[in-house]
Amino acid sequence: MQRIFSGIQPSGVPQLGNYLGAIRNWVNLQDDHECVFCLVDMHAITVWQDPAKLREHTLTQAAILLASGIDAERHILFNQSAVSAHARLAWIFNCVSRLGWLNRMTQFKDKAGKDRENHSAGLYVYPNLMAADILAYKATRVPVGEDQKQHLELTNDIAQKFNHDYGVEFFPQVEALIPPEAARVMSLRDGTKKMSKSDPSAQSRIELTDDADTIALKIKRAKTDADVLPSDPSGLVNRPEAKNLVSIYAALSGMSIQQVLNLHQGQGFGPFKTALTEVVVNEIAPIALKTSQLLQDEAHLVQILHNGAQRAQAIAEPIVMEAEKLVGFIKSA
Ligand code: AQP
Repeated sequence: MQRIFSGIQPSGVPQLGNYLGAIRNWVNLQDDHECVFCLVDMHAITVWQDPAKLREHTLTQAAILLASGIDAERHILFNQSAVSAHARLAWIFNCVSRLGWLNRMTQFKDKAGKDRENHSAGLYVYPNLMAADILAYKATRVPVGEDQKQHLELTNDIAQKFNHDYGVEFFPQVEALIPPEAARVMSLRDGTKKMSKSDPSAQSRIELTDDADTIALKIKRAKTDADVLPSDPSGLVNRPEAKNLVSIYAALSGMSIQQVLNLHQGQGFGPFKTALTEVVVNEIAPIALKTSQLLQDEAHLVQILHNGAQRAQAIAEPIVMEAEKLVGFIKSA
């Protein structure tokens, strides 16, 4: 059975893009993979997080993952900072990875914007930590949204360079598993920007804890154009907002874009948004309800994460210890 590593940052409440690009895929992969699911709190602090909020978001995310169908008994669910192997391997990878590689990372450019000098060094080396997350488990498959594809290519570059530098075939190459529909869900306020849990505007995203009324209002206010829905996908070119809403409908209903258009062609966005709201609410409302129930018992969630961390540690520790020995570090065991 192949091992999967997947991470999500507790930098806010997960949004529909996290769900369609990652979480839903994780749930489906559980049957035929050995899965390690990680709340990457060390990644989250690469941009400022209020400590109380970070704790709250970590627990909310654990609850959301469980509510979405992640099975923490069969698989592993934990928070990254609880397993020190991630930080130790990340340091080695900081020394393997090249500045030229990091300079090409578009996520850093997007997040840092024009104000590069004022961002943390952690944000810059974020992809090295991500490589460590995956390779500390020698995971071979990583389900991600399309936005993370470049980081996985870097992970492979790091693995190859480590193997080459130390003359061993130690780390495997990893494969990105990117879902076909809605691999990239865009902001409801701007169809050219990806939906993000840390976007300052809560109206730009559907959060997985939103109730039916909130979802309806956000979709009603979503930016659109004045045209009707076309009869085939070519009519969505240069219409990013329309394309985004149709893609979300397709991903949630299990239809292709063409099938959605067959059903709704010629419609204005008023009726289409009503139909879309129903599809979103059907999927998200039960998750939101279950999440709020799970959050009633915080101690239980903490215990699940603690158990997960112990199991994660048991896999990662020997692998990272071996990597440290290959580097020449003296290890007592
Ligand atoms: N808009 C999106 N469409 C499809 N997939 C997405 N993912 C994130 N946004 C979208 C996927 O969700 C997984 C977890 O992401 P993350 O939390 O580790 O980091 P992120 O990609 O930076 O997500 P956010 O929501 O944009 O977080 P912030 O605002 O904190 O930066 C990944 O597999 C990602 O591909």
